[in-house]
Amino acid sequence: MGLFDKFKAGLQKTQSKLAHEIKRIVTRSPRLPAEALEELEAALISADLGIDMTAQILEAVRKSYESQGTSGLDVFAVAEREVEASLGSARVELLRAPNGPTVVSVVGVNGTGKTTTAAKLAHLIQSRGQTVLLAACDTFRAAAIEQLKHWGQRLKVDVVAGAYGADAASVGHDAVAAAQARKSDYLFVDTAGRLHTKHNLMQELQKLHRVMGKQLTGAPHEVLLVIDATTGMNALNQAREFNKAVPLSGLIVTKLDGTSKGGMVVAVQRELGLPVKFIGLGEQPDDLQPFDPKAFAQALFARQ
Ligand SMILES: Nc1nc2c(ncn2[C@@H]2O[C@H](COP(=O)(O)OP(=O)(O)O)[C@@H](O)[C@H]2O)c(=O)[nH]1
Ligand SMILES: [Mg+2]
Repeated sequence: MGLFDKFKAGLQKTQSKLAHEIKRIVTRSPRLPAEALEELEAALISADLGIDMTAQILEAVRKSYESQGTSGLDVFAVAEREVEASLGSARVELLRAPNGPTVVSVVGVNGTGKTTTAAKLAHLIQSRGQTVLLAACDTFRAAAIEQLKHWGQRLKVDVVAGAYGADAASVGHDAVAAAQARKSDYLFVDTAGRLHTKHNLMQELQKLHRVMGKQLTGAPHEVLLVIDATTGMNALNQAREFNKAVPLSGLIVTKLDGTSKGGMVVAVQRELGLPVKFIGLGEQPDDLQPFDPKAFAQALFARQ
């Protein structure tokens, strides 16, 4: 399956709803009177594209109608072009440390998909022919350690874990040391879910990062916040608060397959000025995809 088809399949709920609405509005009112534009606005907002992006698309549609009339107006093409321009066309790749292992910390609130995403990232790196290690730094829940070990067995990736209740920072330290000793290309660190409002848990995350940085200068090289697309704009607050405590290098938006509000990817990237590096389009290892702005915009506004 090509990239566009993968994105389109994963975004199916958002795409089919948008396509249905846009076709209905344009077919009924091809001259796009004010009421039709309001309906278009409502459709874009309900896909969680955000107020600014929606306003920008409407303005471009209006201009296009003024210059070309109904015959030349293609709402799908205009919307796709505006979204792509907003996202910026360049892919933002996972960093690679100049030497030694690249350490990537995976953070976020409970249930967003951190553990699954850490495993999927390991799978992606392996499929590129590079070596990888996982660290089970969610020591709060015994089940979390088991879950990551289970993924490790399935993907044949080694997992550095401590005992349930152990200090996450000491597991992190050992995992970085192991990655150095083995000369692994990447280490993905699964962390405990924490509410962005809980100060002490945020301090614990800072400690984990500090300890890893002492073992290996520059670590963690990436801090990726995992946000769940089905929680909509609430993810914006999470991102702002996490970013204050541990500077984030990028976002991963998961569960896009489970929502008709996939436009939130555009809204969060616009509002936060942080790149979306990967998107989760399902539960299988292959369902984590490097974010591609062009393919995303095309898939979001595919006609059918
Ligand atoms: N449909 C779908 N489910 C996902 C995706 N990413 C994660 N999940 C599911 O979300 C649930 C919580 O994931 P988990 O990794 O345990 O979240 P954590 O608490 O943040 O570590 C699991 O059932 C995952 O299979 C995704 O992109 N799509
Ligand atoms: Mg977890």
